[in-house]
Amino acid sequence: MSMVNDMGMEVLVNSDNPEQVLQNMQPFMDLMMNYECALMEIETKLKVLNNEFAMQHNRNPFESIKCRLKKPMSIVGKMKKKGLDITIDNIVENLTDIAGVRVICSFPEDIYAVSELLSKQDDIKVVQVKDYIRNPKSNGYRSLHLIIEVPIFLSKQKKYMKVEVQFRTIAMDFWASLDHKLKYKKDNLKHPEIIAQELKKCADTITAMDYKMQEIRNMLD
Ligand code: 0O2
Repeated sequence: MSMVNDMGMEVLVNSDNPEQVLQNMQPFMDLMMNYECALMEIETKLKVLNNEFAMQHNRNPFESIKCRLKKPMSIVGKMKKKGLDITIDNIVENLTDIAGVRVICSFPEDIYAVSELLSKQDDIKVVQVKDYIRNPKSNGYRSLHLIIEVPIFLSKQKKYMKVEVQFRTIAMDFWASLDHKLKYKKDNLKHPEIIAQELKKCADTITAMDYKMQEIRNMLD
């Protein structure tokens, strides 16, 4: 294993076990700590919006907020898939979902209301928006994905960190968790295409239900 690159940054080259090396590498651990701080910032921002929304509208827009840091094994896997050297710089530049937040909302309209409130905050930079609700994936996947940069304030510096925020309804989340299982079990199934077709039908049913529930909620309001 060699750990020096020409920019003076630590880099992993030709390691037999890059995952283990990454875990023990101080700069990598610092980086993960920074992403963890970014997650805390976003979680707090979302909780503040949730509380304010609850005061104004007498209900919570979120069902739950889940935060996760990508595991070293998944980081290595994704970097390899992209054909990139596993360096700190490459990781920061090319992976946008090391810090991930999943916001589960009751209704589709809440997704757009809350994501807009978050995006408009003046310390947030929106890097990318993927709207898989208005433009669902062909398998039926629906979610609103934002890649945002949020500042974290360390003792000696302020750093902007990328966080992927996925907004979806309870129904979309239920669907995605089953679809996720299909992704990993596909190779061991006799007829994965039939399951995929059935899942697609469920996605359409769920969407119709989400918007019907939204309509009823609006009538109640
Ligand atoms: P995991 O295990 O959930 O973390 P990129 O991340 O930009 O390199 P991509 O595919 O262009 O790759 O990004 P995209 O479309 O924004 O998807 C990122 C994440 O959204 C995925 O992360 C999933 O969490 C979720 N996602 C996207 N498409 C689907 C889908 O069809 N079904 C399900 N269940 N989830 C989906 P990972 O890293 O792929 O997986």
